Amino acid sequence: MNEKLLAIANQFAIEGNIASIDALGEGFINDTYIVKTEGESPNYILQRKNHIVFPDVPGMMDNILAVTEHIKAKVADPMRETLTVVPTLDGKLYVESEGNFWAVCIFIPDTITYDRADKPELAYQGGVGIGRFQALLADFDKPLNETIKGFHNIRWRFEQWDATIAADPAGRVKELAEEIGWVESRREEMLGFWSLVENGTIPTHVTHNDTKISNILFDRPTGNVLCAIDLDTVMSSTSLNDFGDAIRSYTNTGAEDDKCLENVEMSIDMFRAYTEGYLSEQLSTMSPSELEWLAFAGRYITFEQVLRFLMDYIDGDRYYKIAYPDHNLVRTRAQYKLLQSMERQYPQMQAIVKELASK
Ligand code: GN1
Ligand code: MG
Repeated sequence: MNEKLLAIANQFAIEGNIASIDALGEGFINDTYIVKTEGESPNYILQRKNHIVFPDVPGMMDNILAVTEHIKAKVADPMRETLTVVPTLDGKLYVESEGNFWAVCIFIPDTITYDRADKPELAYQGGVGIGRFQALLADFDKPLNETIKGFHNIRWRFEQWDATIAADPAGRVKELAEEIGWVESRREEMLGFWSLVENGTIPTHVTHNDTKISNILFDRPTGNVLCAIDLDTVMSSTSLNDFGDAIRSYTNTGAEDDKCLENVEMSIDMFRAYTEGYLSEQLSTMSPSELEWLAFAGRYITFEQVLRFLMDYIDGDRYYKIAYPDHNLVRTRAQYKLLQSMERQYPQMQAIVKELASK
């Protein structure tokens, strides 16, 4: 066993003796490990939180604790229907070691996650998951820390974008005229949408902010949705972003980084299924402006992802983990193909929202 990891894990209030610590999954941002214990004690998830992406890990952990405690007070099975944060032996929510921040939560057994939705029932369940998450938190009224500045704020993203293009640190701008044009041609439209959030036409709530399918836990015995995990980006924003990010993920017929663009389209069946699940939990708490812009949110977040992947490529690949040199460019192109597919099918998306909302 890795002695350094063991020393870190042992600083948390873990039950039982640690039997093994192994790497788990492949997040783009954090490093995740599963900590198995001997006998009947629970197992745990240990994460090294990416301190460059999350400059305020203590603030992030305070957010996660507040939100999970709020949910626990309301659900039938508080140990399975949300994450359980494990403090350190001296009562902190994280360990700081050699400039890195570590946190632990309880591993929820008999669960399953998916990388993509291969059938509408799964998209429906995913929609129920995020709809329920937001409905449970609709009356949450404590302020949350803004742990990543302007995370889904396209005005701020464009500020970063302009600065990155001006600096051109990797000398890549000259090869990217076409791709940069994809972003620029949509600047006004995207800023126009965001100004509705800024002027309060679209309200803000507690949001998850990273609602792709792999961040939903399903109950293995029943197949039902259990809870939203990866709460690192829980902050206050518009709930439309959570809907939009999920649509970006669930409706894609290809992979997020598909090299074969023919694979990538938005499946309107998946859109319908996700939207139906989401509205079954959320409709009663939504404002007319949120309903009006719901379908557009898919385009907004997919656009943002095009911008962020391309910006990271221009920046010399410093934010997202990459598996090969032009990975961020491949991601950009695949997400752009998805965006175009959404733009083409936008009238149908709007009609579906209207139909389901009037049921
Ligand atoms: C990152 O690390 P992960 O997989 O949870 C990113 C999301 C992106 C996503 C793209 C904090 O999420 O915003 O949508 O990659 N998270 C952060 O797959 O930037
Ligand atoms: Mg995440």
